[in-house]
Amino acid sequence: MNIGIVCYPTFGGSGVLATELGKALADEGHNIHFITYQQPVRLTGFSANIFYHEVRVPAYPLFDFPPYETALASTLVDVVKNNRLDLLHVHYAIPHASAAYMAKQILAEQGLHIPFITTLHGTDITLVGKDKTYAPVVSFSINQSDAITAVSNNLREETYANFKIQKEIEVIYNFVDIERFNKKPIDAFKKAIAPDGEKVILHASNFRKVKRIADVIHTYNQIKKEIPSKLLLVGDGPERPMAEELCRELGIFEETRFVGKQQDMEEIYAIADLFLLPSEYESFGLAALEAMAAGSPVIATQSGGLPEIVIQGKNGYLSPVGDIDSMSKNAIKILSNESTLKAFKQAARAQAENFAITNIVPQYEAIYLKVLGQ
Ligand code: GMT
Repeated sequence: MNIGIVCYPTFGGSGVLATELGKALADEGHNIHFITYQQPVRLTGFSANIFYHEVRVPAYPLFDFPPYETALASTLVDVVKNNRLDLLHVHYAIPHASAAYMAKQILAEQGLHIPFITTLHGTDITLVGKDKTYAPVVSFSINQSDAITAVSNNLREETYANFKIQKEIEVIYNFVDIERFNKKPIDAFKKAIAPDGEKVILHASNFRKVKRIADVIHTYNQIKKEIPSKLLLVGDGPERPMAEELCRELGIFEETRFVGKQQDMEEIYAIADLFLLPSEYESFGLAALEAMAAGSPVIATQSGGLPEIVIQGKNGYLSPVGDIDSMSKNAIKILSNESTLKAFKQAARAQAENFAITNIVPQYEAIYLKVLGQ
């Protein structure tokens, strides 16, 4: 199939998932056309059947806000026509679903039928999408999609609860390349972070409010009183200055390492003993799944889709949002006994295997065939 993928090209989970999906589909022999405003961060290396089309948004003095959605819809029309695409798969509803709808209508006038599939990822529904500034367009364009998928049962329910959706939303979970994340730790890297064999506690995110970075730091502050450990923070975003300041205030800046955005996440996950994800909401928690694939138990919140991957007392623990005491007690419970830690690590890895790329990608291919009437 000739497939167009629209996504955010940045470090966010939806862009990562869309890029990994495109790469996996290309490995299956499909031609994949990424259409976005920048080369997706996980799209590295050359592949004969992967193409990248940049959406250009010309500047004009009249525009305080350059019309990206219009530029995207026009680029979609061009790419679909010139590359004979069979379908479009858009990730994150805003503004990708409405741009795809617009492109579909323009192409219909020219006698071309292009179905589009919308994958809902999380904040496009729970945070941004339901804001009334966007809601009517989000609701309309989801309903106009030829197929709709959500990354967890929780997100599917949230979508039905917040919008009048007349169509079936299919759940297709996030996935992980379990081979890629099954790396041996690099000794020199582990030593650089934890020179005296301390445990490594990891958090990776886009440092937005929804991630509750202050809870990561307070939880670690309690863990370190019982367990010799270091905190490794990966990613960047609006909450980072606050997080650094909080570490200084608590006197733990020396024990924490902020390493910013990173490409080779598998090397980082490999040195971690525990992953912290105390989010306010997480539709799925792709970072937690990647950490599990590398054998890290997860301490997270009972929010969104996290209970669909973290099994209480087996591969991690779930606590109420903001309950730092509970999260730190659970972390200490896992880390203070080597055989407990080993059992949690094995269970984490086993759970990740249920979400292996090879199990999930065929579910998307089945949807593509369905919208194409095959
Ligand atoms: O985590 C973010 O805020 C980024 C966001 C995105 O859309 O890029 O991630 C969402 O999509 C991921 C991939 O499906 C999910 O694993 C994340 O849980 C979800 N984030 C939230 O729901 C907050």
